[in-house]
This record gives sequence, C-alpha cells and structure tokens, in this order.
Amino acid sequence: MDHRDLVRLSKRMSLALRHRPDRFGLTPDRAGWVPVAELLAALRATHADLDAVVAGNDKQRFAVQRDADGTERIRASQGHSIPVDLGLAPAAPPERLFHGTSAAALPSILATGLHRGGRHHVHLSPDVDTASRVGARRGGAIIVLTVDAAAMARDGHLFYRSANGVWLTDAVSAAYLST
Ligand code: HQG
Repeated sequence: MDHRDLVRLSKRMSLALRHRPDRFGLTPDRAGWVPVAELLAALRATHADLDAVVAGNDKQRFAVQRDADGTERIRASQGHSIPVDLGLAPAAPPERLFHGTSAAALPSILATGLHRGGRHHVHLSPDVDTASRVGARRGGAIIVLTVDAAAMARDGHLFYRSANGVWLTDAVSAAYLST
C-alpha cells in the first residue's frame, strides 16, 4: 500500500469507528471498541494494512488492545460523533492550550465561545504547531486561539487527555480565549 492508499484506509476507519459504524455493519461497544476481525471484514482490508495505518498514522488516531479472552479490538482515540464513553479520567491541563481554526469563524467564536459541534468535546492542542495543523484543515486564513486552561480548571471545568494527546473539554467560553 502506498501512502495515498493508507490515508484512504485511515479515513474509512475513522468513518467506521467514529461516525457511521452502521454503514459498515459494525456495532462498537460502549467504549467504542470493535473486534479487529470484524473491521477487517467490513473494510475488506488485511491485517498488515491495518497495522500500517495504526503504526504509521500521523496522529495515532487508533488504539488496539487484546482482551483477556484474546480478542483483538480497535477504537478511535478521539473525535467520535457516535455516543461512546472513552472512560477517560479528568486530567489537570497545562496552563495554556491552543485551538486552530478558520479566521472566518473568529467573530462567532468570540461572541459565543468554542462549541463542540458534532463531536463529543471541543478539541484543544498542546502546542501552537499542532493547532495550526488542525486549523489548516479548514482552508483559507487560519487563526490560533490561546485558551487559559489554568483559569478554566480553577473555575471547575474538566479536561480529558485522549490516548493520542488531544485535550478535550465540554466548551470554552470566550472569557478564556485570546488571540
Ligand atoms: C469551530 C481532527 C464558529 C471550531 C483535528 C472548528 C482535531 C466554531 C469547528 C479534531 C465555534 C468544528 C477536531 C463557534 C467552534 N463559531 N465556529 N462558536 N465553536 N467552532 O472538526 O477542533 O484528523 O469538529 O473552531 O486534528 O477542527 O479527525 O473540530 O473549526 O483534533 O483525527 O467548529 O479533528 O482530528 O470542527 O478538529 P471539528 P476541530 P482528526
């Protein structure tokens, strides 16, 4: 598989594990896990292809684990729109976190804060470079907002860190944002 094929398979895995498992005949458990064998059958992919995606993925989007009964399971580490309980424990965030987005969204964000949209949480990045890459997915001019995570934590807002290092929180009101 060349790089393009791996990206294509990664996108189909994201769709199957985060958003539309029904389209693939899959039923993730409460925590979002699906047996690897079922995913491979649904995507008509080989185990070697899946290993290449899981290992080579730029963001480590997928986690694989083997249950006590020997069944290998896979889930997306974050970014779901289907209801899943990732079982993440609240974690103390760094002082500052970052959110990269389209510059065009700025007036709306400064008026109403950051909302989670179709996902379970607002996604925040640990550094400006990562946030810039997230914002660049939108096309056009981008902006990186700084989130006063320390103040949010002091005010009782909960943060979670996904297995692949994305910081998650329910919402960020504009008072904690700066440009
Ligand atoms: C925006 C990717 C206007 C928000 C990335 C974002 C990330 C508002 C968009 C992960 C708004 C939601 C998540 C408001 C929020 N007014 N726009 N009040 N509040 N927005 O894709 O953070 O590749 O759901 O700025 O790397 O872009 O999928 O969130 O632009 O980690 O693994 O609404 O997705 O990871 O878009 O990206 P998204 P996101 P994966």
